[in-house]
Amino acid sequence: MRQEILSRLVAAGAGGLSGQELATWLGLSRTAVWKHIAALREEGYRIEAEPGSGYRLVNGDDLLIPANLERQRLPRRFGAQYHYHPSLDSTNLAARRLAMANAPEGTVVAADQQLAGRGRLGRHWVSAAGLGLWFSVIVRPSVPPHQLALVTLLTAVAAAEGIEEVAGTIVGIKWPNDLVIGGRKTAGILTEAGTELDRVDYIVIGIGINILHRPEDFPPELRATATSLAQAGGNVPTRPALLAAILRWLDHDYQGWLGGDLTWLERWRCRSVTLGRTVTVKESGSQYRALAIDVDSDGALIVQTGDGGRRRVVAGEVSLGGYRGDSA
Ligand code: BTX
Repeated sequence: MRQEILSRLVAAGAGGLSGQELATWLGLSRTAVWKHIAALREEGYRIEAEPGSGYRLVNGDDLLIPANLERQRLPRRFGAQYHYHPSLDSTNLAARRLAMANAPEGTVVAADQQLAGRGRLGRHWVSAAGLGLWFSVIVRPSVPPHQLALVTLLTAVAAAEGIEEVAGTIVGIKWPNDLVIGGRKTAGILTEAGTELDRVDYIVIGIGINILHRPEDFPPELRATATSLAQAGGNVPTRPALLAAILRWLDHDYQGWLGGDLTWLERWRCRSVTLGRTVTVKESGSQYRALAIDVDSDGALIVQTGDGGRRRVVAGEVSLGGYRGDSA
């Protein structure tokens, strides 16, 4: 019922709706409407009430409710099944639960805020209410597990292109999973897979994008390394418009990849802020400096060490520059 009230308020726009109109449409008493409005405010929605004119939802177009996504241009498969939650532990965890219950490829889970947003290697992803786009997509490619890293790279290209399409901001990619603007992290990608022996059962692709954050909206320890689309100075898109743009690019590149097309990998190379740079690689307890020279067709980073030898980095931590920590 609350989703229905939200949809009606979004459709009404700046004009708003009276309590009586809502009550009649929804077959409720005005007191029941008032209670639902109070509960929605508790959940964080800004609903203004003016005597005589009724209820008006502030920034309604930015809400990730299904009615707003349906108004966007969506690809055929990605987003056809859409689950929205005002608050979740993590959209990746919710999508994994759905994937294990046989949710189809292209299912999307989005949340206004995540209470336990996940990064790689058990790290935390800060996902405050209303400030960013936090969502996950389920895919089920029939590929061997060693190609999983490619999905992260493919997603990074699609997300960068979706952001550029609607925000007009140039986005770089730091291997394997960070999107950066001006050297600062704007978005992160976490791909998690359910595998069986030598085949992939499902992959959950999680994408988190900082959109509206001012510097003070980040915890102090992230202020020097994180940024948002608003801080970067481009257009600030609504979240449904950004989500739809990324789903279109993802669908396009993913279908291409399944058909054997790897041209998107060239677009990854063009956007890379890692290739051609000296990097510090941390893997299996050791740390060394090397020159990042390419990615291979499994998504591994190819680096050249000081003695001229080449190594494939599959799951290591790579930071730009010398031994100054994971700063870029
Ligand atoms: P990562 O391990 O590469 O990055 C995590 C690190 O990034 C943290 O340790 C912290 O230093 C920094 N960080 C945390 N939050 C932010 C932020 N909002 N902006 C910039 N830097 C930050 C990156 O992991 C993968 C993130 C994926 C997030 C999505 S959101 C939807 C989906 N659900 C979920 O739980 N995770 C994914």
